[in-house]
Amino acid sequence: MVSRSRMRTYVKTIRTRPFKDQRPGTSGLRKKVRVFRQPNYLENYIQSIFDVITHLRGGVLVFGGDGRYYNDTAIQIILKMAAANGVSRAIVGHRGMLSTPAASCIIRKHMAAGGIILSASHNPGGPDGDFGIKYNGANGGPVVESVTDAIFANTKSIRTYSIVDAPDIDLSKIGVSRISGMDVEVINSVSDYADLLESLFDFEAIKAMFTGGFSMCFDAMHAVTGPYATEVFIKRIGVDPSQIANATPLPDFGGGIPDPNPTCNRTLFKTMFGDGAPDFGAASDGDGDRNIILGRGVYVSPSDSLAAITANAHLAPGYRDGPCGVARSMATSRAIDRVADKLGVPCFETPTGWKFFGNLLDNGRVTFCGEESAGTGSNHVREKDGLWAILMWLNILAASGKTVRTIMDQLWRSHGRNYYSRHDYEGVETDRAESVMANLKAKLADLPGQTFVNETVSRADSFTYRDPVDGCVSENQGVRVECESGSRFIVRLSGTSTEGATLRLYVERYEGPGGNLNMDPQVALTDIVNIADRIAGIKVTLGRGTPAIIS
Ligand code: VG1
Ligand code: CO
Repeated sequence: MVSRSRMRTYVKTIRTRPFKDQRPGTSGLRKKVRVFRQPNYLENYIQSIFDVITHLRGGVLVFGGDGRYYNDTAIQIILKMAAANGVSRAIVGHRGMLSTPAASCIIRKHMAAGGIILSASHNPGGPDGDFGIKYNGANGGPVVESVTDAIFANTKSIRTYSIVDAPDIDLSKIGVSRISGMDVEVINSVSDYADLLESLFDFEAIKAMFTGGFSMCFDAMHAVTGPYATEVFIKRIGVDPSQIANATPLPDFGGGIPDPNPTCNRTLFKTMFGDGAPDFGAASDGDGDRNIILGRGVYVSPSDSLAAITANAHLAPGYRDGPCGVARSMATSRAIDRVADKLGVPCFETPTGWKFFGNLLDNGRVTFCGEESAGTGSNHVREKDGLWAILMWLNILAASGKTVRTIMDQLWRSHGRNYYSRHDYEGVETDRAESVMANLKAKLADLPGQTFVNETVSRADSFTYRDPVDGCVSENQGVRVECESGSRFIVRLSGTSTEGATLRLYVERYEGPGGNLNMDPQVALTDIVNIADRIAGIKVTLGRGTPAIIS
């Protein structure tokens, strides 16, 4: 044991001045690397976490990141600050890396007080790219808004931070060492998490499917999922390594943007829509919590994937009884609502961001949750989980013997199809983006009853969420305009962008089981896209003719 007095000799108290821009967004604090590299910027934010969450003193904390540029420098600083702030034991992913769902799994398994995840998720990496810090609590999930608000308040008045004066820890060696009075345990980043996944899915059935000639293309996008995919797919299921692309994590993600969508995953889409396409395609994002799913010649929209998983999950051993309830973010399509309705289970509607699912999961109200942005997950952890969703799909395909296309056709034929798309206007001037929102809000009261083209508005509001468990209210979570036909659009500003603003337009149109279920979504949605633009004046106000990304 290092005595307290001896510990104190290592601790330095450094004077600092507050930064004004440390408000966490949808998923932690996300800024340009050059912003994080300003003297004391990272330290102020980390100290604010320790100042607010006082029970971390004496507790166990999990640390790891998505391996992006600055991960290795930042984690050493954070560990020294954790030691100075009295954390008793740090559990750190090998080489400082943990996927976000693996971090959630490890927090829960080791009953840690929380975890610090170094990730800017789907944002670009490298010296000119982005960096981020997420803080998760003892349930393994992102902390609720009241906590992130308190952390932000602390950053505005911080005067000092504490750090120990100690050499860097060698994170390339598995094992236990010590910084000042804190044990540092470097663990295998994948095994606990891979064990958890293996307990939920029928790996033998999936293995037999691959042995029978089933083929897959999984793109790890040079992000954190590579080592996890190698362990799960290659080592445990026996998938041929040629079916896993870009499995080596790189600090700049090989120059790509690790955001699983048709624009950032062109190669995968080309493969899946080309001659000789494999049976199944998938990709995950920078920190491994998101996924996209494709079949031969078919892209499954994330909202549809959530609905298909809910409808078929009983085929996986961990979910034999089906869900007790489900939840989706407000902007996610209502395909899952129809499935939940048929199953006779409740469907909750939350704001964007996984932190809003935590209470529902902790209280046993829901089994599955999802977001239109390619995040899908269950009560096995408290984060969205890319590999979990991919394995769920593989398990469904193996157990049913059906193709991805058949699963989708059957879903639409029994529930109808919610055509859905998201249009992103990225890097726009913040003032212009805010004026789109303000103008739209000013019109809301007059919209109901008005007809545009062939649609009559039935409801228009700014979404306010009241958490059914703790009663907390979150206002201004996006503007939604619904039509009598069931079509709707939503407009909100992104909370993860680091340059100007990103405005997201979400559009949805329902086609019943007897209708045309095989349209190109962009064609099916033309009218509602035009109506949204007419009402919200997006293109004119932003000065942009087209969105940067359509997914
Ligand atoms: C985006 C997505 C949201 C997701 C968030 C964090 O937020 O739309 O659904 O929860 O990213 O994801 P926004 O505010 O930019 O729309 V991340 O993968 O930290 O994996
Ligand atoms: Co992510």
